Amino acid sequence: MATVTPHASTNAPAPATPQAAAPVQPVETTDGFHLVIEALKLNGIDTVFGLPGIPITDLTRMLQAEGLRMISFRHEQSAGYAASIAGYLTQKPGICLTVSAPGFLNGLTALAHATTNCFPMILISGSSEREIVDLQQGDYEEMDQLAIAKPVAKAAFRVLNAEDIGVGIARAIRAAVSGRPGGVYLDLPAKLFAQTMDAATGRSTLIQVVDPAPKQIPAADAVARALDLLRGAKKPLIVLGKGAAYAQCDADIRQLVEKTGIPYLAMSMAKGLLPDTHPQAAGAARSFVLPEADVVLLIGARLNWLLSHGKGKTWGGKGHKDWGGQKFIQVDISPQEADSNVRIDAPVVGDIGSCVSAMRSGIGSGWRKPPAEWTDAINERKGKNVAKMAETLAKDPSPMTFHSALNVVRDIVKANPEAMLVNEGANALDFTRSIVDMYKPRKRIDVGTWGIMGIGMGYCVAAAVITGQQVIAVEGDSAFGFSGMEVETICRYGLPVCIVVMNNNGVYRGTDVDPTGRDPAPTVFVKNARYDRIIEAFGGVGVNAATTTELRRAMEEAIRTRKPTLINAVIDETAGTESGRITSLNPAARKKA
Ligand code: ADP
Ligand code: TPW
Ligand code: MG
Repeated sequence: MATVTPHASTNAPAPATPQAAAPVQPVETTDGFHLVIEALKLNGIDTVFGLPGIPITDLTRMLQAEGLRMISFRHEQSAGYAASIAGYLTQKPGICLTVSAPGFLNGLTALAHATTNCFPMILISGSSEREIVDLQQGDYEEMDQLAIAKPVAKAAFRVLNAEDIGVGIARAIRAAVSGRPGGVYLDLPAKLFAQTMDAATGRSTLIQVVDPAPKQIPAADAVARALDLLRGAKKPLIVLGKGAAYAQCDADIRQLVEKTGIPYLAMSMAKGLLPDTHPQAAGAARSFVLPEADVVLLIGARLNWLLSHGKGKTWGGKGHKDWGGQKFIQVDISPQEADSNVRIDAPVVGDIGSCVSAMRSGIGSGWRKPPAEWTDAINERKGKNVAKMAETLAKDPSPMTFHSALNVVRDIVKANPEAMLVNEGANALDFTRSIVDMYKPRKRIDVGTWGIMGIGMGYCVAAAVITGQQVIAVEGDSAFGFSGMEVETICRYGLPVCIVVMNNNGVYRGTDVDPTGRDPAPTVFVKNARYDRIIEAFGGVGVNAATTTELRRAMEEAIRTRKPTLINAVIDETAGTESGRITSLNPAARKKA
C-alpha cells in the first residue's frame, strides 16, 4: 500500500503528480486513487486501456507508477474496444478508464459491444459531484452516467466511499466474468479519489475475488438427452461459436469433434479453434450443410442473425421464417438462450469446458461415425468449391481485386500461424473470412455480433499488448477511418502491427455518383487516397502496394522487422458488392424480394 501525505480535507485537490507532493512526515495513510489501483492489482489486473483527463489523470499516472501498463489512446472508443477484446483473449475483465460525460459516452459503445458479444469488460469512468449532478445544477461534465450505462451493461455500480472500493471492484469483476460474460460499468465520482484513510484499514477493505467465473457443471440428464439425439442423427453438424473459443478448452473441443467424426462449421471468431484445413471442416460447404443437417449441435454460438435465426431458406425452410425441420442441441452457459429463436430439443446448460468434457466422456468408445453418405456429400461440395476458389485466387489482375490481394494475406497467415488477425469492413471482411484460413484458436478477432466498424486499431493495440504476437489487420478503407488516428498509438508504443488497408475508394465500392452531380456520393471517398502516408507522420512504415508482389514484399518486411506498418493496397474500385455478403438485409432489397 502506498504512503501518501494526508490531504487537508477529502475535497482537497489531488497533487498534480504523485511525485509533486513532498512527503512531510509520512503517515501510513492511503487514498481512493491507491485503493483502486491496489484492488485491481490484487485481482491480477495488469493492464488498463484509457484516456486521461479530469478526474482520472492522476489515476493514469499512478497506475503506471505502480507498475500496471497504462495504454493511452486517442479516443475512448478505441480504448474500450481494446479492453473488450483483451477480456475475450484473457478471460479477465478488460479495463477501460475514461473521464466523465463525453469520455464516458465515447467508451459506452464499446461497453455495449462487450455486453452484446459476451466479452468481460469493465468501463471505469470518473464522474462529477453527485450533489450537483442530481440537482442538475450544471456541474463540469454533468451527467447521470450510472443511469445511462445500465441498459447496455450487464451490471452497473457506483462507489461513493473509499472504504467501498474493494467491494465495488470485486462486484464488477464477478459480474463481468461469471456466467455469460459481459460489460460492466463502474462509476467513480471525483470526490472518491481524494478520500483518505488509514492504510491498514484501507487494505482490510480490499477483496481478492475467489473463483470469479465458477465452473457450471451440466446436469447428467441434459447431457444424456443431447447425446441420444446426436446418436440418432443421420446428418449431424456441429457449429462452433466464439463462446467456444472464449472458453479456452481447445483440446476437449477438438477431441469431441474428432471422436464423433461430425462435420463442423466455425463461426467467424471460432475459425482456427480447429485448423480451417481440418478434414471435418465444412465451411466451404456451408450453404449445403445448413439446410441438409438433421441434428445440429451448437457450442457457444447463438441462433441470431448470423445464423439466420435457425430458420428460413438458409436452414431448408420453405419461406423466410419457416423452420427447416432440424433438431438443435445447444451448449451455452446462459439458461435463457435456448428457444430464443427456434425450439431447442436438447439444451445443455453449463460452461463449455464442463459441458464438452461431459459429452466427450458420455460418447464412450462405441460411437458410430456419421454415415459416409453424409460426409462424402459434404466432401464433394467442399472439393468443388475449394477448386473454384483456387482458380479465382490464382488470377493476378491489375488493379488487384479482393481475391488477389487476400491470396497474399492467406499465404502470409499460413506462414505465420501465431499472428493475430484483426478484420473489419464489408467486402474486406467477408472475403477475408472465407479466403484466409486460420490455424490456431483465438487468432481471428473481428466485427463480432453487431458487424461493427471501428474495432480495428483498438483491437490491434490490445492484441499486440496482450499476446506480444505480430498483428495483421485487414481493413476496409471505410472501416479503417473509424479508428485511423490510433496508428499514432501503435507507433507510440512501437507495436508489431501490420495494417493492410483494402483501398477500393469507398464503402463497398468506389463507383457511386451523386445523381444531381453536386456532391460526392455518400459511399465514396477521395480517389486514390494514400493511407500509407498517415503512418509516416508518426515514424511508422508506409507502403503503397499496387501489385501482389509489392503487397507480399511489404507484409513480409513488416513481419520481419516488427515495425508498425501501414500498407495501402490499391483494390479495383468496382470489385466489391453492396454490403458485402449481407446485401439481402438492405431494406430496398427486402422490398424487392
Ligand atoms: P458467434 O457470434 O460466434 O456465433 P455468439 O456470440 O453468438 O457466437 O455466442 C456466444 C455464446 O457463447 C453466448 O450465447 C454465450 O452465452 C456463450 N458463452 C460464452 N462463454 C461461455 C462459456 N465459458 N461457457 C458456455 N457458454 C459460453
Ligand atoms: C459503427 C455500416 C458496414 S460496412 C461499412 C459500413 C460503413 C464500411 C464498408 O466499407 P469498407 O469495406 O470498410 O471500405 P469494403 O471492402 O466493402 O469497401 N457504422 C458502424 N458500423 C457499421 N457496420 C456501419 C456504420 C457499415
Ligand atoms: Mg472500401
